[in-house]
Amino acid sequence: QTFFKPIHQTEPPSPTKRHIKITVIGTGNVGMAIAQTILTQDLADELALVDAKPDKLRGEMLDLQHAAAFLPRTKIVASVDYDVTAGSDLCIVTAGARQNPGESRLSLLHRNVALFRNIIQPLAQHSPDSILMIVSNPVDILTYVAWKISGFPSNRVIGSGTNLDSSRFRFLIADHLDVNAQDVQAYIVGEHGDSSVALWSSISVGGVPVLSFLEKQQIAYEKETLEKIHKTVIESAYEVIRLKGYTSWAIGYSVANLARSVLRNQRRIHPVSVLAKGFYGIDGGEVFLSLPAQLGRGGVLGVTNVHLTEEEEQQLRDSAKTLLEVQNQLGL
Ligand code: 6V0
Repeated sequence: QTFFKPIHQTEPPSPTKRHIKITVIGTGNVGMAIAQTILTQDLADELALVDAKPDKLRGEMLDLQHAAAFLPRTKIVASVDYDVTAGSDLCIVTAGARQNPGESRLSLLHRNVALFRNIIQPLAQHSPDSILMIVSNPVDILTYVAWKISGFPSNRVIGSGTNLDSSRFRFLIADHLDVNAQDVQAYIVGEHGDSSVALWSSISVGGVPVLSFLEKQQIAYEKETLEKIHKTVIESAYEVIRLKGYTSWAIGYSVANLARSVLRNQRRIHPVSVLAKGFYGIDGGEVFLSLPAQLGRGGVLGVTNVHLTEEEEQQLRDSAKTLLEVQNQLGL
């Protein structure tokens, strides 16, 4: 006895119909912003949530389920047990320990590495063919840690990296020029955060290269404005955290955008954290940092060969060196 009386014998679902499953680990501010953007954008048939706090987790699951009448249909499941993540296509990790007062960044990192052992191993076991997307900070080093622990090929381990920094950059340039941010092509690459590298030479608006346009018009002072914009990008996260305590909406959209490129095989180019060895003269060791990478169903499909100035390449190599020094202290 079924609820609906069928009007004719329906065909069973075709075996080629793909059921898309996304897992989000960590249902804090960032994990939930990602989860809700994924739901509103209809990116998954099933969404699995995992957190260490069972009450918070169940509360968040129920709250999302109660919106079912207004959303595309997505099955939402949640558990502290990783069984619930089995068969995921994409696993997004936002869980992280917070810095204790007076604690060094390195000590925080050691705690996060321990935490990642408990997260990445069961995730990889339950979804051996999935793509891992790391959001927890310090994102570049934790993406390397996830790659090492999972044993996945490097094309299936991606850090959200400077995708968010780049969208802040595009917003500020668009705001300054009074154009639509979607028409602004501008990349920030390198380490997510303080030492990120703005690629000035490749900025264009509606196909017009901005720097050479300004030079032709001899608007030299604009370069200072652009430098100021990059500084504002770097300070953005600190400012939002100072004002509201955490960042959530922009990182939610940023990660959902990456999820779409991967799961819908969009082959779009995003600045994300990838294994950078061998690119742009980075050859000191295995290090993850953000480069303009093409994303599709197989994960990272390739790295774009954009023109970098000597100074930009040097900045990238310096970031790589700093990251490697920290990685070497982790004993992985
Ligand atoms: P939060 O609100 O403290 O959420 C973290 C969640 O992780 C909490 O719900 C915890 O219960 C949970 N958690 C802790 N340990 C475990 C575990 N072992 N297993 C499962 N869940 C666990 O932090 P918030 O959501 O604000 O930030 C999460 C992470 O994202 C932090 O590391 C941020 O620094 C990082 N961000 C990264 C950004 C990027 O661009 N890469 C941007 C914003 C934040």
